[in-house]
Amino acid sequence: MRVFSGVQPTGNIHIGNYIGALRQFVELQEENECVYCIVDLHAITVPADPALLRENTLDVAALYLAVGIDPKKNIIFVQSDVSGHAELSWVLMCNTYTGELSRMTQFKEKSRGNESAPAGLFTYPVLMAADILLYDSDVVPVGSDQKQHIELCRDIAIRVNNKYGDVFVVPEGRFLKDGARVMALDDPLSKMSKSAENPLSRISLLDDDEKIRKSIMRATTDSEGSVRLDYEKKPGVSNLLNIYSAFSGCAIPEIEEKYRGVGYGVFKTELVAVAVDALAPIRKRYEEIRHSGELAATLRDGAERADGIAWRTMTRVKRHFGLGVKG
Ligand code: ATP
Ligand code: LTN
Repeated sequence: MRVFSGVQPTGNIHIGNYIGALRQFVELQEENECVYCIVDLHAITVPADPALLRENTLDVAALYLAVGIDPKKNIIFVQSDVSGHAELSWVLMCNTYTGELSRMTQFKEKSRGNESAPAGLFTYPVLMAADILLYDSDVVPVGSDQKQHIELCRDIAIRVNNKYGDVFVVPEGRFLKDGARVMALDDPLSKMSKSAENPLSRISLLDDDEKIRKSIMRATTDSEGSVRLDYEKKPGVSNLLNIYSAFSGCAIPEIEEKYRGVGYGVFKTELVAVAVDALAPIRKRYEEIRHSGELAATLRDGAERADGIAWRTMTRVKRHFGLGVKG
């Protein structure tokens, strides 16, 4: 199976990205051929400082390696280093309805009806579909917030196949269920986000131990005082339970049992230890790789291998669509 996924280089990669996406990337590499991309073209759908964008791109690449993705077994590369993404995106845009794009909740949230929202924010899901279809991907591991985009990608692929013959592999999303959606620590009703103003709302993968401690100890809970899962009535505690479970590997009922009758203080303090233990090795490996020649060489090699696959797909697409005469 070919697996494809991407993360935007918008800074502050947090434990939601890790639990919802990166951790699946690592698991999937055991039995599949994986292509993991840093989607910098997606990052310019909102204003981005050029120097910072490049730094963030290298940060995400280093984090891919630091969480355990093996660049020899997989392809790791930067989206804009392979021109096929933008090229295929145009072809797909001509096979996507404006009505479909208007229904995308992410666009509605990010544009909030603003007339001067960039057109790229509107067509963002089409670029995402191009990323996936360019590599004949079978499986796309993502957080559950991306369901609607994956559905659109499948609809476009099926539509093109019906019209032009067998052009694309129709991909499947792979969504993590329990705890796939990590919520903000200060507001458990919204998802943990890179862009939220309050840094204590998230734990970034590169946060030091003190910041991790502060974010968890100040996390919103409730006044009941019992550690148990109840998304409706106890969204804050449920979110912390999910984080605890993801980092420790313990099942939720086991954790509930362990903290029966003790207050949130003890539970939170031990969650800090669990999170620090899980994140410290990632941070250490990141520091070793981030400014190394190994990182630059990995991305160069990844782009070359990705471009080889992309070129073959674009040749097939052009043949089916009657585009180009050069051959
Ligand atoms: P944000 O809204 O935080 O700025 P994003 O959704 O734009 O983030 P990406 O970098 O594109 O972030 O996301 C990378 C991956 O992480 C995606 O698969 C996405 O579904 C997943 N993800 C993002 N936030 C969360 C979260 N809070 N919980 C679980 N998964 C998440
Ligand atoms: N839109 C995704 C990031 C993304 C992606 C992709 C994920 C861009 N292209 C292709 C999977 C496959 C997000 O998480 N916000």
